Amino acid sequence: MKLDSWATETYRDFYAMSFRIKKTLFSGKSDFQNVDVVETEGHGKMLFNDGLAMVSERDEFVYHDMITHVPLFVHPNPKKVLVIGGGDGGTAREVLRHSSVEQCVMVEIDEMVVAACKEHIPQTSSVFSNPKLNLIIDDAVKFVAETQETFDVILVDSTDPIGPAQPLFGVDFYQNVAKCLNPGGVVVSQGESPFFETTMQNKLLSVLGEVFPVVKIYNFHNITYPGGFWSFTFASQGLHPLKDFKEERVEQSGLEFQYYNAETHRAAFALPEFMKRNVKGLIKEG
Ligand code: AG3
Repeated sequence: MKLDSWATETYRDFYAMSFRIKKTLFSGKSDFQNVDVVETEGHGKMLFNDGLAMVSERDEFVYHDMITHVPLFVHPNPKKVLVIGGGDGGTAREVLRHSSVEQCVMVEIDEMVVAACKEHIPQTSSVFSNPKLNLIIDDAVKFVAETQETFDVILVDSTDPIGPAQPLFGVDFYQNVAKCLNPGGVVVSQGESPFFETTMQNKLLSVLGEVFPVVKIYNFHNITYPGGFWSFTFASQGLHPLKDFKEERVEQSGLEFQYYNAETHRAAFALPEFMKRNVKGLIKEG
């Protein structure tokens, strides 16, 4: 990534998104990736991993609302939640707003991401002082293979399937994820762009389909990832994201959101025709 006056994410050599930089706050190279935190003119502070935009203060609420509240309002009583990746803290922050959640375990491979966000992006990282959060710096692939702990909901908040996140898109990983779920568990994963990553999305959906009886995909809009239209996958051992969604629970929770509500929850699962065609045969209604 060029760190002059613009921070530019170049996507597959045919598309680029640029953010005007006010100030570079942190630039480092960890054992896993380049980590940059910049202050931008239009998007607030931003985190880039290997030149890929991960978080902007301006719209992180969209991603973090949708990765978290969709599964946490479908599961009837989520007490223990595992976040894989998510080193900026935004996902764990939203998880711990749910009063049923007693513990959130977060397994992030890259300590540098956590440290850079702790220092520069408190909007997401303030959660690291929450006593209900157990942060483990480790390889999540190894963690899910070895742990005896089980969870009600698992959120895979990963970067793109290149570099350190690559194994997080494979069947071995999801077999272990399933092993770590309590009966009735739900897993939601970062699902990439429906425009640019059709092959990848289909691979992820088919991997999930080998392991889970319910497999769905849902979308959200943002102003930070290439194309602005992005997906999450939803997989479970039985719970259906719409049929088992008791929408009165949203209001009863007393929580306020910036993107999520019962309507955006339902609407997110409405797929445009091109996506319906692409994912044909890979969606499982249970
Ligand atoms: N996770 C990364 C989403 C994918 C972004 N991809 C890209 N810019 N090419 C975001 C982490 C938020 N907690």
